[in-house]
Amino acid sequence: MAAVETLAARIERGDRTALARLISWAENGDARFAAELAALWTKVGRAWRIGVTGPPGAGKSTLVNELARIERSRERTVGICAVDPSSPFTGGALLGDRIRMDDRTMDPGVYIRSMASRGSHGGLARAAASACDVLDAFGFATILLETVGVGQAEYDVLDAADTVVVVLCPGAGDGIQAMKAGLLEVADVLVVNKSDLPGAERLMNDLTEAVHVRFTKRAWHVPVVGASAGTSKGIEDVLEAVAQHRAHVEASGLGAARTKKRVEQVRHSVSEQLAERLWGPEGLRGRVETELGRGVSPHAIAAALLEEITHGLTRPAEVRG
Ligand SMILES: Nc1nc2c(ncn2[C@@H]2O[C@H](COP(=O)(O)OP(=O)(O)O)[C@@H](O)[C@H]2O)c(=O)[nH]1
Ligand SMILES: [Mg+2]
Repeated sequence: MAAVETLAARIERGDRTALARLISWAENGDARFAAELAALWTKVGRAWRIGVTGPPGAGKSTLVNELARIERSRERTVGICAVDPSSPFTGGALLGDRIRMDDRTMDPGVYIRSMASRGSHGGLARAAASACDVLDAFGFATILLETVGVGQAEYDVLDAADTVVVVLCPGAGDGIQAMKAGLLEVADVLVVNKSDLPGAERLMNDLTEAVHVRFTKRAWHVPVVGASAGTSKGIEDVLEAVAQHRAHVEASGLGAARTKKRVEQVRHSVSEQLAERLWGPEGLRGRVETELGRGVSPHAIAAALLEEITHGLTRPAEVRG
């Protein structure tokens, strides 16, 4: 009897059911995920990953749909991962997104996946990064990762992106709010969407000035691009700005840029899983309580625990040295 084909093998053959299943494993924190991704790892790294973030209602989903449409017209395949921090997978808010994205779903060159946030913050970033890795391994040329720019959990998601597009639109205090929320800091490209509405030009000027004042020392000059996703205007300009950012990143060392983000990914993943293991049901709480009961100080207990936990880490260095 032939062995059951692994999801990784099926994904290499272009099996979309396997693709969907493996992303679910990533989303659910299934222990089988790691081995499948490891088997696909040499195929990861060919896609360009565009993170699209911004306040709710700015037009991210509309823009993602438009970006996908243009990429398809250029015969580039597109994988879309939409992260929603609040709605369950089948919830109302996401359903709206899915309906609007529907004209893309009949095209085999496009794959759309919505993900709901589950569990801890780190879990969301890890699942999104994993989903991007799987879409990348599957062979999509462009990956669009939509996430609401509302807090640290969503910003961590952006570690999976090569280029971060921040979408803003005219409206009461939007530019200022974006600055407060730190959205400008995460942007590689700033898009003022809804340029068909009044106030767009003003917002573009404000942002251009803000970028000019804040980021004087940066090697990459963050462009401010006007667009109207709702009326399909300026989308090529957004893609052109992304292409320029890509050229800049590649010229200054793509490998190093991605490694830096991968280190962050490992760091978050280790911290999160370590905390779970140490302080979860099987963890050390009881032992700490016992030692406190014996009159040992918290500092001394912490020092002893750290010593024990990191003991294994120092050994390889000693061997090498
Ligand atoms: N006037 C105008 N409305 C737009 C434009 N782009 C999107 N919208 C509308 O803005 C609303 C929010 O869009 P959506 O893409 O769901 O925003 P998201 O929450 O950032 O994903 C929807 O009603 C869109 O139809 C645009 O360029 N101009
Ligand atoms: Mg959306």
